[in-house]
Amino acid sequence: MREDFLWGGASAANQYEGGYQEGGRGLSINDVEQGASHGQSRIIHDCIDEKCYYPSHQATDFYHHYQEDIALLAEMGFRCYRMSICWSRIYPHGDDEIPNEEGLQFYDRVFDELLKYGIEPIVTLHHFEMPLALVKKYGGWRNRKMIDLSVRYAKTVMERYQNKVKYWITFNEINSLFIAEVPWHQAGIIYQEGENKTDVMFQAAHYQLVASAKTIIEGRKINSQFQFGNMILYNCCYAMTCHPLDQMMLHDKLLPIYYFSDVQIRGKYTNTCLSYQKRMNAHFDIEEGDLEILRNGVIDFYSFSYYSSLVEGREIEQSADGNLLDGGKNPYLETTQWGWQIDPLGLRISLNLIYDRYQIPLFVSENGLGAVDEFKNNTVYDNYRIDYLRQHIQALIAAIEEDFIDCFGYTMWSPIDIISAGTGEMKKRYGFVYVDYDDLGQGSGQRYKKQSFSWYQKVVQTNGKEI
Ligand code: BGP
Repeated sequence: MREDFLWGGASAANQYEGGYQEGGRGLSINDVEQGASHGQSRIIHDCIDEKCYYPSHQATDFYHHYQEDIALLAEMGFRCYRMSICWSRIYPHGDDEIPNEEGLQFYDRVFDELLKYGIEPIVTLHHFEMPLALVKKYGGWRNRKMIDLSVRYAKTVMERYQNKVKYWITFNEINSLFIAEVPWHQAGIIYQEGENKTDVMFQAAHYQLVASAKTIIEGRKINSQFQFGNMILYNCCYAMTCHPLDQMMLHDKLLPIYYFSDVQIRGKYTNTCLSYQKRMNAHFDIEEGDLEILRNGVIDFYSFSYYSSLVEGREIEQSADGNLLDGGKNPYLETTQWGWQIDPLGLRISLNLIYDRYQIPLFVSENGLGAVDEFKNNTVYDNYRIDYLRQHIQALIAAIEEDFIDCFGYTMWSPIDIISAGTGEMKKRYGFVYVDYDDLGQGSGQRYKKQSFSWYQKVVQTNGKEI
């Protein structure tokens, strides 16, 4: 393993930060979304109903605990930390004349705290979040206006933090726009009755791709040392059988995954993209100048989330859950308590497939186990989490050392417990650190190290040798 390998963890503001009314922050789309249980969908409200509980309001209160939490990351030896900026902390309504200084100062303090310990911040500009006002006023990413507004926000933070942040990720899991039944997190969109969902989806995807490229073009003018990455939800996929039709279905399943990264790396809608547009019978507008922006705003590294794998084929008997995507059940794999299939080798396979296709540096920006933890003796005996992460990290190391994949970092999801994106639950925990809150936000908010804390500390200290 390279000595400068970036070991760390990842989180997102809307699931972690809380402090939803503090420091001049505006409402974000997550603030009107209720939690749900496994198998149910989260309910999105039009505005805040005082009688309801909204997980993002408090989340796990990074806003007030950032110093303590970052000290814990430093104790584990983190070399990097992936986090997101909440857009409505910077521009409370998205289209305000001037940015909110208090919001900017908050992230100044966070970055300073990270840098104090030598932890490299990796910043996601859009992680399932946007000002709610932009949905009300413009209809979210249905509207072309979002390109300029989002680039303005990106420029503001890139200028402000140009000496503190080098790595930027434009959109989290950008391809999940094609997967989510309701792309609320991804684009602030709820499909209307009778509208052509496919066209809306492809149009929003085009706007986000242009916004991503434009952000990169502007960012490079601010600091030529910036490194830009995309972020793809990657579910490794297997064909059910060697029947050519199953193989073709597998090929088709991968089209929407490659759709975004092809544009972000090749700088154009490739044959893969055109083929997917055709299969979906998609129509959307491309304005003059858009293609040139796409050509000039390509990324430096490919980042992706990896949690599970799926099976595709004509006769899938049982379906399995996954990170947004569902597919067939794989009889050879165990599942998590939330039904996500556990497949460490799939990570090695994915790293190979992605690297073979693109040949640019890779970064594993999310990987982890969501589980119900039993809090006992002020800790959690989470051997299951250690097992999951150990096997995945071993697969990653094998890909780097034996398959010669150029991967420069790994950020597990998510070092301190946070609320789940899918359900808003607290009990689906991923962390090395237990946070004393329940599904309704009750509890002291106190932090406790789980057994996995010292395990990961050793992994980082020994650069993956002791695992
Ligand atoms: C990814 C998201 C994260 C995260 C993770 C786990 O899709 O980028 O925000 O939450 O999945 O999903 P969940 O929280 O639903 O368990």
